[in-house]
Amino acid sequence: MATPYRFTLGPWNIHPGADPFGPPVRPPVPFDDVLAAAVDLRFDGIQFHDDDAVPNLENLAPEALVREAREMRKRLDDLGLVPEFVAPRLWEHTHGIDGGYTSNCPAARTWAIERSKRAVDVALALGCSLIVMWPAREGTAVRESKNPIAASGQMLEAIDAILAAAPEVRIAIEPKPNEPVDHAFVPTIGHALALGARASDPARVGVLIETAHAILAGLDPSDEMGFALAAGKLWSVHLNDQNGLKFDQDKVFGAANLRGAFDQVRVLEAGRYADTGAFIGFDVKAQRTQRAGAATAHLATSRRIFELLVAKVRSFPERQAAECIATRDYESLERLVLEHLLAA
Ligand code: GLO
Ligand code: MG
Repeated sequence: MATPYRFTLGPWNIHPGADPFGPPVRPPVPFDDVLAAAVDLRFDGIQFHDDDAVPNLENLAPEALVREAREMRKRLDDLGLVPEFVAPRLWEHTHGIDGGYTSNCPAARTWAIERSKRAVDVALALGCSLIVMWPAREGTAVRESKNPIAASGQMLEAIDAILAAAPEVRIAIEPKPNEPVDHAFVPTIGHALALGARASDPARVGVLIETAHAILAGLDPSDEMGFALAAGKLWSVHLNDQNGLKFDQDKVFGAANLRGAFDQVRVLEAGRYADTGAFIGFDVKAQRTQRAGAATAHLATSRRIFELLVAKVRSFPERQAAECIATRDYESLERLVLEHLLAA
């Protein structure tokens, strides 16, 4: 019996539709409604930014922070949901304007590490030990504005500080090559794993792979996943899709490249991802045109496509594929894949 997949969503996936060119078009969604949507959609858990779980966390005394996180944990428990991870949201704060860990301002760097330690406190009180590090503004718009050698050291310092905050903490780095910065310091899984290998406790540093981020780096998401799985480092995924090199689109999983989505599911199956206990997270954005009340359809569709693709992977004619490979008949393999994807 295959281990069932478990699914999570982020509250930011259920949003009122603002984009860089226009204001919200749907009413704000209260957090209780996000949780209710997760239950309705039969998801297993929630991905948190630190301030999703504990708003105003920077102005709370440590006991109050823990109390609020425990209250959130109780809300999750009551609904049968689990927390997957907590991510320090450094990129929205004014102190993080030039990046957090790699800011040119020493006070901002200190703030970023302190805020990340608070995120650890939130995570532990919430009942999870995974911290996701999306280094959003850790990079440059003007290449000469920062020293990349120093930046690597600063990233490492931040990773080590988070690891030192509690022995059970693990970090999943979520690389992205650009947006909001022009050039990010940790653009790919290779960079993330290399950085993790230099940490004080490399066993506690892994990665989260987002489909769109790999595509934006010009890479194949399934190969990125395979590379991390081979190292035992794929600790979460953000499945979505991306139509070429544009702004980060966060489209429904499979919406731009169904074959690419099939390949991602195939590598997750081959690497027995579900057995590791890690979650299938989606990082998908509702279209701005969507009416309020139907703005969770993108999550339902992403999950449905994932499940249909699991069935496609499991029914793939592996023996025939092996014959094609043995005879180096890759044209026939190509056809086998395409016909299988099109078959009812
Ligand atoms: C943006 C990222 C973002 C992160 C999330 C968790 O491009 O994908 O959505 O995944 O903030 O840290
Ligand atoms: Mg993401």
